[in-house]
Amino acid sequence: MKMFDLTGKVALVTGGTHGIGMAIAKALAAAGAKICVNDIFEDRLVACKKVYADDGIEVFTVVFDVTNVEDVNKGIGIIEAEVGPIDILVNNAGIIKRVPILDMPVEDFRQVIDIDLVAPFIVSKRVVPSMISRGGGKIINMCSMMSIYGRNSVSAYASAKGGLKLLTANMCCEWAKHNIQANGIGPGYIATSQTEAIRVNGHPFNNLVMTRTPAARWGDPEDLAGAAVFLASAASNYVNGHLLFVDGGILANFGYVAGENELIS
Ligand code: NAP
Ligand code: GCO
Repeated sequence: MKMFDLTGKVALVTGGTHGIGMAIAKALAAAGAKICVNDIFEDRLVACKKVYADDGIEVFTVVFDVTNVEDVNKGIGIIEAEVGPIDILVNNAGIIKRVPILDMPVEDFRQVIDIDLVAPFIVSKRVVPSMISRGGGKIINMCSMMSIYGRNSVSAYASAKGGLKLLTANMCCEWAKHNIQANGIGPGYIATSQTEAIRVNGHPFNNLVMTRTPAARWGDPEDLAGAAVFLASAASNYVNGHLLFVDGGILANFGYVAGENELIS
């Protein structure tokens, strides 16, 4: 199992103060990596240190806005100086705005694109030269089912995540020769603050997820841990430009999941 060992590696998880980012960071730490997390708010970083420490994980935190080039350059510089060059980059930070196109102000559309698509470009562009000089690295872009599907009210998010799927493919094409593997993870519906609004019992969306997902449950952030360790480790050295869905089977299911005892003949 040495191929999954991340001992001696430095990982940066953007937006790793809670949710999916934190679960992935904890998994990478359990595999031996030294963890750096960023957030846009200092207080979130202070608070998350304690949560990680409760699991025996000492994280290095750095505050920067992933959409701001100067901020990113400074933040990555601090990590490189204080911890070391980054071997594993998880572009996890992201937001969603659920607003129909005709009602969505262009500034809101731009903000989602900036954080969910432009930021992975900015952060990767800053981190990759060091990976190249050191003979390789791993990039994991947090994509989505909305990288391949639309649905009403998430035009900005789907446009960003669709773009991120193809940005990941282009990273593969440009950087594979440097032994850099860039892949995406496509979570299904995961119980985090991003989905809080659509997860309440009785909400039509909650019913949809529960009936459409063969696993018949929302995913937990920890469900993504194995995929993250795989894509961060030598186990995936010949996997590149790939989008790995971790979705409880929902994408394999065209429609309704019949109950065990339903007449389905
Ligand atoms: P979350 O709980 O809202 O976490 C998002 C993280 O990104 C937060 O830590 C947030 O910090 C940070 N962030 C937002 N804007 C930032 C910026 N400009 N600079 C730095 N950090 C920023 O969401 P999540 O559910 O864990 O999602 C994590 C990733 O997975 C996102 O890319 C999301 O699109 C993707 N995803 C989620 C699901 C799902 O069902 N939950 C499914 C597929 C994909 P603050 O909280 O301080 O703003
Ligand atoms: C939504 C959900 C989805 C999930 C995820 C699915 O409003 O449809 O928030 O976007 O978060 O991206 O993969």
